[in-house]
Amino acid sequence: MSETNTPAPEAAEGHRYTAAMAADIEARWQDVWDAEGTYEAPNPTGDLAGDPAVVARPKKFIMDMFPYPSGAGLHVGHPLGYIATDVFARHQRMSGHNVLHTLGFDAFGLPAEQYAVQTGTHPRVSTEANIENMKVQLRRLGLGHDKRRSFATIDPEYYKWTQWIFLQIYNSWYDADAKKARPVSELVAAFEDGTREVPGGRAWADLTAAERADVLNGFRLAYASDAPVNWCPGLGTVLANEEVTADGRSERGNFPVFKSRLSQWNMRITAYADRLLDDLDALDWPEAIKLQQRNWIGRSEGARVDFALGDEAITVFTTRPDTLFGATYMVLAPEHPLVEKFIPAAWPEGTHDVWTGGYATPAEAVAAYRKQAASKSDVERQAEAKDKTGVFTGEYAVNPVSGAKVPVFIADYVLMGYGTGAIMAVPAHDTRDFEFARAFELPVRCVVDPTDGRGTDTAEWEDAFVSHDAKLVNSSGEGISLDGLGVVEAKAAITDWLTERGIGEGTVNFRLRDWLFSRQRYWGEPFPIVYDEAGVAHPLPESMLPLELPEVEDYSPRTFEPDDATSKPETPLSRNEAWVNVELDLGDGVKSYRRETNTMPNWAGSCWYELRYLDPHNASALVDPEIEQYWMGPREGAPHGGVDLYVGGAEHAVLHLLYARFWSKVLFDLGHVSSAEPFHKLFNQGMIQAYAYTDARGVYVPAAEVEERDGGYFYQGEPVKREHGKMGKSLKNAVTPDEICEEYGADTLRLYEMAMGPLDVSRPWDTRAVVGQYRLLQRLWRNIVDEETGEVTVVDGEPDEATLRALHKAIDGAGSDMAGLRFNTAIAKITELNNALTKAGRPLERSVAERLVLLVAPLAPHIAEELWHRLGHTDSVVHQDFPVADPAYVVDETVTCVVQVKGKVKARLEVPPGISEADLEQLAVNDAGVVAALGGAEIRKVIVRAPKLVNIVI
Ligand code: ANZ
Repeated sequence: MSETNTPAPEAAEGHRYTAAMAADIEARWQDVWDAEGTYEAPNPTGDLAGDPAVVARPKKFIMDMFPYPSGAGLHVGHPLGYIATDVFARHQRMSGHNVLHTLGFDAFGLPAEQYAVQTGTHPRVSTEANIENMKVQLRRLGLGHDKRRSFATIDPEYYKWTQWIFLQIYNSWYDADAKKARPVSELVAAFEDGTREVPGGRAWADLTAAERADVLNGFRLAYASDAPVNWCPGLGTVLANEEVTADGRSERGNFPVFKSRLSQWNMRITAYADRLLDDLDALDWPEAIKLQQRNWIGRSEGARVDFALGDEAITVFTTRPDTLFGATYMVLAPEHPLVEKFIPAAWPEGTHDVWTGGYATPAEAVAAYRKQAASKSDVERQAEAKDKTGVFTGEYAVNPVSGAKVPVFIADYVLMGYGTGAIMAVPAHDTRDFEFARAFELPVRCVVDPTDGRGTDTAEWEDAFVSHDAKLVNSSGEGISLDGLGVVEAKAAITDWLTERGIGEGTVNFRLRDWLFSRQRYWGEPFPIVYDEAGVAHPLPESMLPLELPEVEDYSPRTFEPDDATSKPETPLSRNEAWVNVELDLGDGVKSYRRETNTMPNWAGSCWYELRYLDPHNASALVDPEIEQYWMGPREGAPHGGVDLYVGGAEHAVLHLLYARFWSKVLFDLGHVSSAEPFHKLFNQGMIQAYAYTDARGVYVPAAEVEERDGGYFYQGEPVKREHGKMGKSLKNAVTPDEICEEYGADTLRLYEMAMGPLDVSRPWDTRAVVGQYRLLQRLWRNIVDEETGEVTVVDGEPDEATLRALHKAIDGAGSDMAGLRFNTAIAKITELNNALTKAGRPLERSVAERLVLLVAPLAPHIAEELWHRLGHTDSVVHQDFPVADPAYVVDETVTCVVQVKGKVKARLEVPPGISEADLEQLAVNDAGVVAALGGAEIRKVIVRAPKLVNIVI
């Protein structure tokens, strides 16, 4: 867009507030703040301890979701949240709080590595350069961060503790009775002394080292498994469920993802499903995010039911045990391990043609179907609208309640990773089962009486009848009848019946899966794990941490054709034989080991960074307990503790926020921290959007060079199309904070971003509108400084009533707006005040000017600091008290109160509408007119109807 009304950033014209003046002011104060450590937050203890009086204040720990140092640098959308937390932090600091606010860098992981691969520079080199660049960009914004507390997740001093936490998790197990994590050593002791039975029933002493390792692996909260995982050949790595999109592709890069069986590290986050769900209630988070977490954890109440098949039992998970009489067939996930055990050599007599898939034997049919299913993602398999496929296994199981023989199928709409990987199919009342039954000509038995008038004869039904609010029919068998019961009572009755017979039980199932924690990438934290010659994993002792990422020449991942489902990952670290094969003494003499060559996912570093901000240089613990307790500990309104304010985008709802909560809980259980939740209050800022323009070919053209005329948009004379969306380099519409700082100054940029709208709402960027905030600052400046002489124009003396009212209303409104993160309305109120003062056209009284400056200070700290000093102060504006409104000047109007003596009006008083009865009575009896009317007579009674009437009886 062409700029028509931008002031030129030329040299300072006299003493006007111009871009050049702003640049000078801002650079000067940033240097002073750095030199004086203005934003350093003292800890209550240890070597960071500060002034005891400061430490005794109430505290506020304020955080941003920390940035990836991307190669593209920042555009104006990125700092929206950082500016907001900064304004809030400054206001809190000025309101008597001890404020901790800093910012680090989340620097491991795919984005940084992909950038490095693209540009052919080592990830460490490019990441460090990107961090430096981002620091310069951020510094320009005047963010009040305690820089001593900043770090990057790639610093060995930091990831030493990431590895240390991994070891804590590895060395613990979840005691379901105590509902908490405990050290594995306690589990081993219980196995040794027999207080807990060893799975498999053998004595602990009789097990070999490898067997013991295997048993413990089944308990550890960090464990190795070779389950089917999300393998993404296009990225050359496996991914967590949370990193796979709803259409079964990688969130990053949009490549296909396949199920592949690989040995990988996992985090047993499922052990915490209940607590992760329950503790959400006490958090001050947006409801939408809580709901996403609840759905992701996905608690389902239901039952497990055993269907006998020869000597085996197939256990299903169902949320509708009440429909058991309607189960006319079963389906197993194609990968279900029981399938091999029972498939017969030949199709039973009279097997329906559509059931066999045209194969000669069940074995052939199953093998072919499994192959087909393996090439599909879970999401594709579950897609509602698709035709149901499957194949008969050749066997029948027995419905435990009706005794009916039901055919057993495998079909891809049943997933191995959910419930038990097997279902009882109730086609009359489940949509997917209905479609499958119609396709395979299976019986459909109605057991829930339709309330929509279709009747119980299913022959003519076109879809399943799905209802949780109807009565059961056709459901009587030996020793049980559900007929006539509602769904809820029927569920309870059948669950009891199954439990009594030992063929089922009520159960809760979670959708949440364990967190896949290995990546086949270079740029991540190495695992502090080595394997001995028998392949048994050993943790490294703490003294060997950090295990540094080796410098290598070839750090690129081995990627494959995106649709090559049969490819296998190769870890970059495995190419480095000298690093991989080591001789170590782990306490039983020097032996040969092989290092784990996977790395941790990029989420690891952000799972606990809030703790390290508290005590960043502690070499003997991840955080000093006393310091953690002070900043993070449980308190009134925050029973699980956590950061006071955490601001970031809504896109992290189930990834980072769930993982960080899980690590917090483990560290809490093990006694390392007092807070069981990392982030007490979460706020999601909106996005800054921007127009983008495409030419006739659909190619983006630079937005800054597009002209608007006659209602159309033109680039180099050619018409272009305008679209609304994200801001970004690829859309050629990115505006950098640097450009805006250059043109107007950081204070203007800060004000503009905060004034654009409510913080949680997305807003379109409009460079032409920035000037509005620039003008506000110019008027503010003019109200205090003479533009010709540079002299401060304030005068001594008392302001008039109207000025005091305008001032105190602004203080009251803007103060509570800042505390409530409503920065746009705070700015509106300050603007109103400033305009009123400008309009009055008189020099400001000193007391007005000072409070105006203090009011502006959180939003535009540089100009405020400058004016504060020009007003004669020598200390920083940052640590001044935020002005307090005098309520007398805040109330809008006064009300007229009538005072009667003996029923006659003797006085009219102007009183505040909220006056108390006692105050009003005092005012009334002391009024000169009333005193005269009383003439010394004794008052018998005063009837007060605040604020309008006082009646005095004598
Ligand atoms: C019988 C039934 C009858 C079911 C009925 C539903 C309706 P949520 O709510 O998501 O927990 N199911 C169980 N395990 C499955 C798996 N591994 N793959 C695909 N589907 C599976 O859903 C639980 C229901 O989904 C279970 O209850 C089961 O079907 C199916 F009228 O059992 B139901």
